[in-house]
Order: sequence, then C-alpha cells, then structure tokens
Amino acid sequence: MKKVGIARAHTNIALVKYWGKQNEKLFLPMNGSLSLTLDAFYTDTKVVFDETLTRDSFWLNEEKQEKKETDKITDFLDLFRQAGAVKSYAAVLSYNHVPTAAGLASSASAFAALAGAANQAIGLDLSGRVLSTYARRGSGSATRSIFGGFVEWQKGTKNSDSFAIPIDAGNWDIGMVIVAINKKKKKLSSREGMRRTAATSPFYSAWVKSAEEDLIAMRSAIKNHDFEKLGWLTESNSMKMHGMMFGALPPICYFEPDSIRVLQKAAELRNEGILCYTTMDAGPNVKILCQYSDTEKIREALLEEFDTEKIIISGVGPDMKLLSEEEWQAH
Ligand code: 2P0
Repeated sequence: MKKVGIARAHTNIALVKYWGKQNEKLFLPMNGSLSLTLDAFYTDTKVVFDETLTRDSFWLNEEKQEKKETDKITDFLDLFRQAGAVKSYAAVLSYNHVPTAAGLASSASAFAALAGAANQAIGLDLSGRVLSTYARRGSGSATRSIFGGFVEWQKGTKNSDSFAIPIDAGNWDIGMVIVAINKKKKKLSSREGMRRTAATSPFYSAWVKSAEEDLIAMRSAIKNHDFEKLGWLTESNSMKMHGMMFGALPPICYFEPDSIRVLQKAAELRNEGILCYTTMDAGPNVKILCQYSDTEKIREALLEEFDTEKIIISGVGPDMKLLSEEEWQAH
C-alpha cells in the first residue's frame, strides 16, 4: 500500500539570526531567532511510502540525488517512521522554486516541505508547532519555514520545546529585495561555520546575549508596526553576526566586494529617505528589508549597478500548505 503526502513550504530570511547550537544532535540553538517568510522562493515535495521499495530515493528538480543527500533524507524520514510505526521506504520528489540567479540556500523550505508531506502521508496529524520540531531536525532554519509572515523560533531546552510560533502575518507593507551577488556553492557550510565561530570567536557569548536582546526588541517593533526600528534591529543583528565571524579562527568572511556595494547603496537610499535595511546570511548575497511599496524604487536604484536578473523582489510568504495531486501535476 502507498502512503502519499505533498506539501509546499516557503523559504525564510532570519532578521535575528541563529548561529550556533547548544545541542548538535537535536539542533537546539544557542539563541532564539526571528524571520520573515518570503513568497518568492519555495519548495514543493511529494513523498510516497511504498512497501515494495527496497531503499529511500530522492529526486531534486528531476535529478536523482547521490547517497550523501539521500542519507540525510533517510535520517529525517526515520523520525516520522518511528512516530507512525511505518516500516516502508519512500520515494521523495522535490522541486525548488528559486530563481536560478538567486543562489539562495533552500534547506529551510526543503525540510519544512518534507516534514509537511511526511506528516500527511503517515497521517500523524501533527500541529504546526510540533511539526516545526520535526523540521528542525533536518535543518535549524527549517523550523521557521512551517509558518508564514514573521516567525519566532523559541530556542527551548529540549526537543519538545524548541519550536516556531507565528507572531505576525506581515500584511502591513513589508517586502524584501534580494540582490544575488554570486550563485556559486558556498565555500564554508553554515553548519561548519557556526561550529567554528562558537568554538573560537571571543565575541560568541556577547553575540548570544545581544541576539536575545534583539529578539525582545524586535518582537515589540513588530507588534507596534514600527518599521524603522525593525529595520535597524535587522541590519544591526546581521552585522553583529558577521563581526563575530571575523573574530573566529580561521576568520570567516562571507562578504564579497559586491556585497559591500549593496550595503552602501542601501545607506545612500536611506539618506534619501527610503527606509531600507540590509541583512546577510552564510554567503555574499544581500537581502534588503523594506516596505513593499518601495521595492520598485529600490530595484531601480540597484539597476544602476547590478544586472536585472540579480535583483529579485519578494513579498511575505504564507504557512506551509498541503498540495493536491492536481496542483502537484502543474509542474
Ligand atoms: C538563520 N542561517 O537564522 C541563519 C543565519 C544562516 C545565517 O540558519 O546546521 O542550514 O542545518 O541547522 O539552518 C543557515 O543554517 O544550519 C542558517 P543547520 P542552517 O537563518
């Protein structure tokens, strides 16, 4: 007998970042984080548990994936198999809807979509909150992609209390402009980068403390729809994370010359009165948090220096959702 589930989850960009784990095996983070889910990038995933299969398989954008990638899927699906007392192997089919020039990592949307699909296939009927604890075990940032809008990942102290909660749907003139600097695979994985930073940067404990303070301040800025405060907290938190990485040994620098050009452009735009604030993750791409009504103006300003396909506008994305077979077939 086949058990089938299909789900779509959107990617998210952290405004207060997660960078380091208190527990590697369970993916418990050192500090809470807060993100914005984006509508422009998502992953669709279908999982079919089938008693006739002799191993798990994983196709991404129609390409069969190697053992290393498939093993990660197997470990992840084992969590669901255990919970549902299911023994059969599964075929996992996934499509990443990320513009090719974007070069954005997709583990967040990937594991959130797989969690949603597996939950449906096995009939576990998990709530979004509990499902986020499963998504977390695939990749930390996936915890937050179960929900749309602004989402907080509460760090917790054990498996069951480290989950995401939606804090605001984000329907108040919020947007993001993504500037894709470079789509090459990143030189240093996040997992390794955070390990090294926590182990060697003398600024690490100050970062954790400061991130927790940013989280409290950002919750309140969102509640009050105070965009300027939200923006400054976002840019400052990102800079603090990268500053602490500069202090690691060997030092970690995800910046490229074009990243700095975007940071300067955003500062110029702010001087002209446009509220826009930058954030960067484990790579050179820059995301500009802005008001959606300003996205076109910002895009035009960036076009003076960057090719059009490198600039992507996004609005706020929704919760993870299940797809019908017809919606799936639309690929
Ligand atoms: C974040 N990043 O909060 C931070 C900010 C990148 C910079 O989460 O080891 O793929 O799988 O939990 O989630 C990227 O790291 O790492 C990330 P794992 P993940 O979005």
